[in-house]
Amino acid sequence: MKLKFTALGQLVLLIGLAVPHACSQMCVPPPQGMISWWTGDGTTLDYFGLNDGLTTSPVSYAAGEVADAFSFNGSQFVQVPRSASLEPVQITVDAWVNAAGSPGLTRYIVTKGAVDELEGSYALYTGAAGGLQFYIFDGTAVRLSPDAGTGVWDGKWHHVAGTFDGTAVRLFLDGNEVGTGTPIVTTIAYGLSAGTIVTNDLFIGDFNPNCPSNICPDDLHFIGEVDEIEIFERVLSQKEIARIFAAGQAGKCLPVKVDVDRSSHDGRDRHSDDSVTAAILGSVAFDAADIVQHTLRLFPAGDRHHHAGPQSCRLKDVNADTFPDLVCRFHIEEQRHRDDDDDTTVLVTGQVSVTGGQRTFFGADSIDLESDHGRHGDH
Ligand SMILES: [Ca+2]
Ligand SMILES: [Ca+2]
Repeated sequence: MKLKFTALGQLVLLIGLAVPHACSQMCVPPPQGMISWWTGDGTTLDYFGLNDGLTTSPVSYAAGEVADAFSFNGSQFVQVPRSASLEPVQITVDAWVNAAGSPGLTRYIVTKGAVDELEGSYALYTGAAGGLQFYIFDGTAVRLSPDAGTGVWDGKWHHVAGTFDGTAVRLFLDGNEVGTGTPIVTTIAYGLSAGTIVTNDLFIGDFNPNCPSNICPDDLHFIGEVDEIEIFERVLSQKEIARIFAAGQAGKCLPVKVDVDRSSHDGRDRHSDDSVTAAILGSVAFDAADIVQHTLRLFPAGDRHHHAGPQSCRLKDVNADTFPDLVCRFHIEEQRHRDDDDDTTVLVTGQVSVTGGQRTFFGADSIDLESDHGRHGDH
């Protein structure tokens, strides 16, 4: 079982309120429209969606831009089974990449599908000159973005994003557009079938790895590191892309699911000693046991001054999905309770240890924080 974040739009809005954009070293909320997010934090799991890489994928990890990254030495790749969710009409593909020297010609960072040695439906690769390009295939021809050039392979991390909106193929490097896009009114061809060795799986770090050398003689492996690969079902704006770049090592905030409940001390002075209990739900991709408890904070949306730390926490599987959840009690001072009857959105944030570092997570839940005065028996 995996968590789905169907209310992400609301969550993003709330995080936007909670996280000042002035500081570039804070995590940024994941942009809306995300389909999949492979963090490379020691796992091939898709943090956001349902497109997990196969556990049999031959892959290594190394220090990345945000915690760990996939590290490809020339024989490794991540394979993600075909899914309709990875076949949007408009698209953004983004990642952090790092290699000391050009990995070679037509080396693939990511490709959706593969026909022999010819083309995928969309791909980020080094292109015919060993630089960095995005393309889409429309069934007739490969439609290439402008080329970022071989200078990008300088042993430092660079952020790349490729987009296609139905009218132009664009490339962004470190938050800025390369050139002005390649105009072409067409549609991406999915369900590739014409060819000898054809796949519609998605690959990170290679192209058509199961194609034998008599049909695919060239080495199309990427050599270097790839981090935080994401697919969106829409075209991100230059501003949104620049925001991901500016966040740098802080990366994007991990969305988590939380369940916040009103509760009070048992029988003790309910009017002045209120508390809430927050369950931060674990999932296959989020281990609640790895939460750094002293970093936890709970606060009503918009209230930047009274972030409560946890009074006590314990691990318990509160929703019986076999994944442990972290259940913590937080005090909420009564004078800050709202006077109206509207539900208040409560944010929970903190750090979680992942392979290669720590990341910030955010979750939100709606709760009635109204004072208990005259409301005995409601709960
Ligand atoms: Ca990472
Ligand atoms: Ca659970």
